[in-house]
Amino acid sequence: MQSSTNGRRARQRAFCIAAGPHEADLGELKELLRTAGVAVAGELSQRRPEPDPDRYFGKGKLAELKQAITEADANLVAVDDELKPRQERNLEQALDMPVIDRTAIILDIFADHAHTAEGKLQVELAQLEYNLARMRGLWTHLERLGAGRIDGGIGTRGPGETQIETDRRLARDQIAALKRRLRQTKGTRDTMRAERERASVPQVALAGYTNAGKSTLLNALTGENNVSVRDRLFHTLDPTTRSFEIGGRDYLLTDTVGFIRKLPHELVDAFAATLEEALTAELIVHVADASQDEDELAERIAAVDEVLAEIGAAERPRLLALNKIDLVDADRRRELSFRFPRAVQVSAASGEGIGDLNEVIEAQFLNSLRPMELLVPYAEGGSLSELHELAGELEREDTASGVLIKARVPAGAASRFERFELNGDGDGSADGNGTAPDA
Ligand SMILES: Nc1nc2c(ncn2[C@@H]2O[C@H](COP(=O)(O)OP(=O)(O)OP(=O)(O)O)[C@@H](O)[C@H]2O)c(=O)[nH]1
Ligand SMILES: [Mg+2]
Repeated sequence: MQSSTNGRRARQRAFCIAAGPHEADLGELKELLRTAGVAVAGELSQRRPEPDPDRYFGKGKLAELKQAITEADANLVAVDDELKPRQERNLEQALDMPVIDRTAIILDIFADHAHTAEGKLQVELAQLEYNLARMRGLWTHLERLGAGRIDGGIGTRGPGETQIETDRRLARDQIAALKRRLRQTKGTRDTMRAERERASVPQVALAGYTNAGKSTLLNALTGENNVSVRDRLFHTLDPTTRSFEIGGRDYLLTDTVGFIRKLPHELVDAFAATLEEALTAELIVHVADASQDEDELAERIAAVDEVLAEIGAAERPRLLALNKIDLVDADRRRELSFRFPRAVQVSAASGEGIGDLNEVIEAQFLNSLRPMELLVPYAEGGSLSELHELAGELEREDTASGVLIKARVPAGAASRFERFELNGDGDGSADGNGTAPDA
C-alpha cells in the first residue's frame, strides 16, 4: 500500500485548512491542488500563535472541522503547512480521513512534472527523504487500518518495530543509491558547464516565484517560442538554456525551477545541483509577478531571496524584473518604480520593456569585467589562448619572462588567472568603466 503522499489524486475532493498567527490566505494551496488535479471542497482556518503541536487545530476547531468536512462531502484534508508526522497521524485518526500536507502536494506536483532522467531522480530522492521521516507514522497508520482502532497506539512498540527498521534501512540504501546516480549526472553537467565557461559566453539565469513568467520571459528574450509556458505551478522543473544576443555579444540564458513559500527543504537539497546553474551565472534575473498586490509581491520576493540564500547564491549579482507589467495601471507602475527604483518593468507577453532589460543585462555584464594585468609565462600557451577568447581585445607585450597582458576578464573567469597577476591583488584603484571594449 502507498502512503497518502503518493499516487494520483483524481476524483479527490480536498478540504483546505490552515492555522497561524495571521489571517490565512488559502489561495495558493488551492492553486497547488488545482495543479495536482484535486478539486477543492471547502476551507477553514484558525488564528492562533502557532498550530497545535499534536493535532494542528485546537480541540474545538477540530470538531467544527469535522462537521464542515461532512457538509462539504470532502474525502481528503489538505493542510497549508508541513505537518509533523505526529500531527498528521493524529489528524487522520481524529478525522478518519487521509490528510496531506503542503510538502506532500508540492512533491506530488514535482513528481508529475519531472521529465528528464535527472529531474525524476531528484524528485524521487526528495520523496524518499520525506517518507523516511514519516515511516513510523505510516506504519502506525497501516496498523490502525489492519487492526481496527487501537487506542493509545501512539508510541507503542510492537512487532511492527522491526518492520520499520527494515523499511528505514531499505529507504536509506535507496537514498544513497539515488545520490550516487545524481552525482554522476552532475558530473556530466559540470563538464558541459566547464566547456561553456571556456567558450567565455556570459551566463544569465532566470529565477523567481512559480508562475511569475520566467519561461515566457526566456522566450521573449531569445525570440524563440519553444519553452513551454503554462498557467500552473511548477510547470518548469528542468533547466533550459538558450543563447541570445545583445549588442553583438552572445549570452546564455537559463530558465530554472520556480520557487514557492515554504518550499520543502528536501526539494531544495535535491535540486541544489540544478540550481547551481543559477549560482554560477554572471547575473541572476529575479523575475517577479508585478500584478500581485503589494503584500503578496513583497512576500514572494522575500521567499525567492530566501531560497537563493539557502542555495548559496545570495551574493551573486542580481537584477529584479517586474514582469506582467501589462496588467498594471499607470499609478501602480509609478508606485512600483518608487518602491523598486533599480528594477526593470517588463512584459514578457507584450514585449514592453524587453529592450530595457537587454540594456541593463549588457551594462551589468560590462561592469562585471575585471581589469587585470598579467604576466603569463610562455609555457602557459593554453592560458594565453583562453585569455584571447575570453577578453576579446587585449594589450599584449612579449618580455623575457613571459607575455605581459592587460585585459578585461569576465569576473567568473578571473580566478583562473589570478596566479599570473602582477603586483598582487590589483592596484587598489576603483577602475572607471569608460574603457569597456566594444565587441
Ligand atoms: N499578462 C501577462 N501574462 C504573462 C506574462 N508573462 C507570463 N505570463 C503568463 O503567466 C503564466 C505563467 O508563465 P510561465 O512563463 O509558465 O511562468 P514560469 O515562471 O515559467 O512558471 P513555472 O515554470 O511554473 O515556475 C502563463 O499563463 C503566462 O502566459 C506577462 O508579461 N503578462
Ligand atoms: Mg516555467
